[in-house]
This record gives sequence, structure tokens and C-alpha cells, in this order.
Amino acid sequence: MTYVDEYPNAAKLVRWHFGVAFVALALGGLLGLVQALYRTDTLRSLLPIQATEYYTVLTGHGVLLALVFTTFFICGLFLWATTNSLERSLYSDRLAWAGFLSMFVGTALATVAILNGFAPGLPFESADVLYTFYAPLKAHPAFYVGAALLVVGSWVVGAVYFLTYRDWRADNPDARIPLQTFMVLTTFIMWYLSSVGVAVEVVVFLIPWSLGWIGQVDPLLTRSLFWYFGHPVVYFWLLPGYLAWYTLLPKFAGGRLFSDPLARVVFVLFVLLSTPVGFHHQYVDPGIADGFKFIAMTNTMMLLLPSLLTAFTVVASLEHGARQRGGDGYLGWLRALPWDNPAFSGTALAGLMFAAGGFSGMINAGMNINYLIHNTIWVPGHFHLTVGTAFALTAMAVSYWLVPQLTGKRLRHRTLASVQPYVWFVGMTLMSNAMHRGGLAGLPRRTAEPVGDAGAAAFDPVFGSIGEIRVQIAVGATLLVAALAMFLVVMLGTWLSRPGVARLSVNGHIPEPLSGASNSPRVLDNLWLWTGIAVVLVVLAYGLPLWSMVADGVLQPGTPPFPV
Ligand code: HEM
Ligand SMILES: [Cu+2]
Repeated sequence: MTYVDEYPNAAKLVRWHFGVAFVALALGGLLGLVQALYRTDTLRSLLPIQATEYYTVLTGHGVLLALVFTTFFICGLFLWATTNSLERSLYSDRLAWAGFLSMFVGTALATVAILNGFAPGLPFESADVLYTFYAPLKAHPAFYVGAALLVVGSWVVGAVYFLTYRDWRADNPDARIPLQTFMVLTTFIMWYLSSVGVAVEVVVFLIPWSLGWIGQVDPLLTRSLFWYFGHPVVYFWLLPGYLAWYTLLPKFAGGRLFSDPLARVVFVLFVLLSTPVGFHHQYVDPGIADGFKFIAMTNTMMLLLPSLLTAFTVVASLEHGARQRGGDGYLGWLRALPWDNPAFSGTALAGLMFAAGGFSGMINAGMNINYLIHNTIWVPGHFHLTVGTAFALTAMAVSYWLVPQLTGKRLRHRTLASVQPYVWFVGMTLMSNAMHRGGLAGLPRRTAEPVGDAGAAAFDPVFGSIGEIRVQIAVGATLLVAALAMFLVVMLGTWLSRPGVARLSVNGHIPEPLSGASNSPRVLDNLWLWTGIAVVLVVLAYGLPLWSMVADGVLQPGTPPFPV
């Protein structure tokens, strides 16, 4: 039986989540192309925007892709993973719909506020505050209310996972938590813990401020609250990718996951270490003692551990799969993998790009070397490898496998689908590599005019030229948007095709890991314990610095220096 036949209500919910995610992807991707062409001065006179609208485009791109597309896709994917791995229906479809609606209304409000930036004078004015929305940039209240509704909606959908799990636990008192559910719950524990920061920022400070109820806010405090959430949010994007790499990729490769216990350890490490790191985005901010920045750096470097464990486990599973398919030799087995299956190739290429993103991430995290690349275009170069590919390409690849099961329709335009991940990969290699190099030469991020006629000479890449870097960004961006269009054609074609035309060719069964849950220590399933330790770590990393920011009055901008 296909998923949609077994859980028709849940399948409908997941389809709606994915539908909104894909619309956001389409719109956000288009804005991405506009800004890439604009800032590289490619065909600029043909583009429909003015320099003053660059921030509107950039905000739309960042919010629609990094916040809307991700959150909707993740909430939907996790609804599938929970029902599928617990083998039971959701605790309450109503509650899940309520969460979805809150997210949907929030997204609509925020999107309209952003798009108002193109048409001054409309009721929502504008919201050119970028996806890192902290003071002193100020948006129309509709934007902040929208952001709050999006987060609260995700909390409600999250409650459905936990309540469904609670019911399952009552029926299975001694069983181990199924791996996918374990991943969903740990990811959401981290999400609850960290999104409190942005909720406080928005509800307590930014909404009253944008409504004019309070005259000023403390920019350092709102920045710190934002980044308290802003780093863990990247793991909120990444861990669903990990769920796919651990539980689906080995299957796509024709094999089985190497180790379930190792996967559990990795997710627990993320619960513990994701949150007490946010100050690594504030190395250059005054008003935070160096010692706490140093603690954040150390914690960040520790996060390498779960990622390296993942690289090991996933590659080992792939090799196992390839050898099952007859591959042999030291590296010859790589040829035996199903590179023409888009679900496999997309997920695998996304993982490969994540490895590159991990290396540039280590450079971002280093407290001194960060100064070299801070606020240059290196940073978007980094996160287009991570969220922009590790997450986004994995999401697209998984959709090739999952959407047929959610709709009961066979995947259409298969040839288009099988080239799509490669086009994305080549486009991203060009764009991201050029962004990294441009950043090393000092090209700033978030500006429409990085290289005026006179300015180009100010930037001096180690090799090549700024002109060539700009061409690579423009060509890469064009390929990316072409890949995006291909994905959308496949999805629309599949979704709108008549059901029952061809027998569904997907096999939804997920094989048992080589080393199963029973080999892992029971304490790993003790979610209360890990939550407790995570809270203690947050208090240690954030307690004193936050206290020193609020001690002079919560709305007072100045902060006395804190002894190191
Ligand atoms: C579809 C192809 C894409 C293109 C052509 C593209 C292009 C760009 C460019 C050129 C910038 C830098 C602008 C600047 O700093 O001046 C940028 C920023 C950004 N991109 Fe993309 N991108 C794409 C896909 C994605 C995806 C899939 C995501 C996330 C899921 C993403 C997330 C972001 C974010 C968060 C920013 C930063 C916005 C800010 O600084 O506030 N992009 N993109
Ligand atoms: Cu970070």
C-alpha cells in the first residue's frame, strides 16, 4: 500500500505543506536570479528593479527561501516521517491544520509586507529588513506579526509529533523510539529551545517598537536574541537533510544504514551543542565579553564531531549499498551507485556539497580568521552550499521519491528529473566558488553596487579577476534557476497528472539498519535528560552576557563592558 492510501489525511497535510514550500521556492529563486544579475551588472538595464529596491529583492529571497521554504518543507516532511515510522495516524489532524494555517497566514502577511517595498504607499509600507531581522532596521508590524505566526504555527505542528509519539509510547512501553521519529523529536526539542529567542525578540521588542508603543530598543540585545536562534536554525534546516541521508539515501543506494546507534548519538549531540554557539555571529559586536565569544567558538568547533560521524556513517552505508549492487575495488564501487536516479543523485550531490560547506564553515567559526571574511560575499558562498544545497537539493531529491507516494501518481518527466541535480550542482559550483573567492578579495555582501567603474581596482583576487568572478556568479545563478524550473516542471507535471495512468513504481519500504536500535544504549532515548543538559549549557553560555545587556535597562542601548 502506498502512503496516501494508508494515511490519506496526513498525506493531504504533507501535500499542502510541500505546495506552499514549492511556491516559495519558485518566487524566492526568481528573486535570487534578479539580484545575482543586478549585482554582477549583467543585463542590468533589462532588469525590472532600481538600486533602491535591491534590499526588497534580497529580503524576499532570504525570507522566502531560508525561512518559508525550509519551515514548510520540514514540517511536512516530519509529518510524513512520524506517521511512517510510528506506523500510526496523527494524534490530531485538526491541530496539525491549525498549525499549518497559522504558518500560512503568517507567511502571507510577511510576504505582502516585503513585496510592498516595490510599491510604496500601500498599507504595509515595506519590510526591507533582510531575513536577519534585528534592530536598528525596522519593518512594518505586519512583517513581525507574520514571522511570529510562522514560528508559532511550527510549534503547533511540532506538538502534533510529540502527542502522536506519546500515544505510541502508551501502546509500546518498552520499544525503542523508531529512528525517524527519534530524529523528528530531537530536532524539534532543539527548535523549541532556540526559537524562544526569536519569539522574545519579535513579540517583546520589535512588534511594540514598530507599532510605536516604545520609542527605542537595545540593538545589541535584539541582535543577541536573534543569533541565539539564528545559529540553531541552521541545524533546524540541516537535520531534516540528515534524516534523509541516514534513513533514505542508503536505501536509494540499494543498501542499508550502517549504524542506527551512531545516528542517535549524532542527533543527541546536535540537541546539546546547537544552541550555545550564537555569539559566533557576533565576533565583531562590541558589548559582549571576549571570553563568551571564545566559549561560543569552542562549542562551534565541537559541532564538527557529529558532522564527521555523519560523513563516516553515510559513506559507509553507500559503500555497502554499492557492493550489494555488485560494485568492487577501492573506489570502483562508486560507479555501481544509481547515478541516474534523481532521488539518489540529488541527495548524494547535496551531501558532497555539504562537505565543502563544512570547510568554509570552519573558517567562519574561527574567532580571528572570521575577521577576514566577515560581511563579505564569502558568507553567502558558504550558506548556498549548506542551506542552499545540502538542504534545498536534498529536499528536491526526496520529493522525487516522496511526492508520488503522497499523490498516488507516477513521477513524470523522468529524464528532466534525472539531469536536474547535475545542473544544480554545476550552477552551484560556479556561483558558490566565485562567491568564496570574491569574499577573499574583499567583495562585500548585501549590496547592489559592489564594483562601480572606479571601484573594481580596489579589489584584487589572488588569481583571476573580479570581472571573471562576476561572470561566474551570473552564469551559476542562471543554471541554478534553470534547475529550479526543471524541478518545478517535474513536480507540477506529476501533481497535475491524472491518477492511475501508470502503476506507481516507488517502493516506500525502508530497510532495517545493519546495526539496529537494540545495539544502542537505552539512555539515548531519554529525551528529558538531553533537554535538561541542553538547557544547562544554554544558561552557562548565555546567562551572564544577556544579564549584562539587560542590567542597564532592557531598552537601553548602551552596555557597560564586562570584565573578560
Ligand atoms: C535558486 C538559485 C539561487 C540564486 C541565483 C541565489 C542567489 C543569491 C545571491 C546572488 C545572493 C547574495 C546577494 C548579496 O549579498 O548581495 C543570495 C543571498 C542569499 N541566498 Fe540565495 N540564491 C539561490 C538559492 C538560494 C537557496 C535555495 C537558499 C536557501 C534555501 C538561499 C538563501 C539565501 C540567503 C539566506 C541569502 C542572504 C540574504 C541576506 O543577506 O539577507 N538562496 N542568493
Ligand atoms: Cu552560526
